[in-house]
Amino acid sequence: MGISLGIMGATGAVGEVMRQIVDERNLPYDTITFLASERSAGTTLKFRNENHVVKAIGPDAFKGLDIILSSTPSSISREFSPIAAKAGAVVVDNSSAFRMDPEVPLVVPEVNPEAIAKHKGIIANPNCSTIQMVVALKPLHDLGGLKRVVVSTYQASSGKGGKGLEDFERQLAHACHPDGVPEPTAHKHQLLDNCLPDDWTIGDEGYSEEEWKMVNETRKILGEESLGVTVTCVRVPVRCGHSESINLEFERPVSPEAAREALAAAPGVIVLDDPVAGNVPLAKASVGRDEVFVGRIRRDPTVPYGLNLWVVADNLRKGAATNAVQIAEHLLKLSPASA
Ligand code: 2RA
Repeated sequence: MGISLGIMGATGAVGEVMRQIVDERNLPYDTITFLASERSAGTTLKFRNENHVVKAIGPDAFKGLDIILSSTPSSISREFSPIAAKAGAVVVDNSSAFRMDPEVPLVVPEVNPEAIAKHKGIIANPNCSTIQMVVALKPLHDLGGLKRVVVSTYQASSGKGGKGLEDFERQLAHACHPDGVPEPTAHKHQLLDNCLPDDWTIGDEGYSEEEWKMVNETRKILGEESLGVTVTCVRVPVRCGHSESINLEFERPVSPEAAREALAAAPGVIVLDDPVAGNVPLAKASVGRDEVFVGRIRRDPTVPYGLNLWVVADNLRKGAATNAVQIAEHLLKLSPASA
């Protein structure tokens, strides 16, 4: 007997990629249900050559569902994920609603798969910029014991969902055809020709919500509550693919050669590290891929044991949808009672 699978937020940017990944990876299910807001409910979605009518998210929408892949605003998840869990489903939640809840595992399967079995009905999918970073950090942490992480991100417009990408493409269109395309109004700054260090709500101590997510989520996933993590998140004029410049300080020596070897052997990582030949991780080349690409690996001579890295991944796939589907795959490997 296969599972009854649900995709909540099925018509959003990440929901659409979740559908694509479920199909590509052939996640086994008996029935599939697409759930979305009232606004999208009643529309028809074509999936595997069949038409499916989208159901409205609501208290009675989860009956009989075993696993729900969810990508909704945090407020929707906060209201409905506990109801879905109570109805017997395991919710893999891509929103930030429950990521820091001590009762909810926050999981990147290549890093802390053991956390999945501890779920109590909800498993949190980390923030896209966190996922790609911890996939690269895990083998290096095992090798040299991480002491400090300093990261600057270069995040694509699609990280803001369909609207973020749409706004950027409209700016591009206006720049190419100023007479043909009206100038779009940017809510704060225009992304085109800019790098935006303030594209998220600024919170405590002048750090953005996105930066605090990376600090707190990294510590929880690695199980290192005292790990030094400091972050600067920047939105860049890229459609898809987040890039990150990461500086690491270790407790023990880690040479670039040893780092390359550990990364090359790590699950979900591809090392591209020949900058002279132009063989480096690039956002455009990461689009459509599920791996995390690592390059520019070099010693940081300013500290006893330091490294610099450049880490790139598709923020909609490994940064969201693929990570969620991988968690579902692990759930299915666990005894049925845990799924
Ligand atoms: C962003 N990581 O890129 C956040 C949310 N997806 O805006």
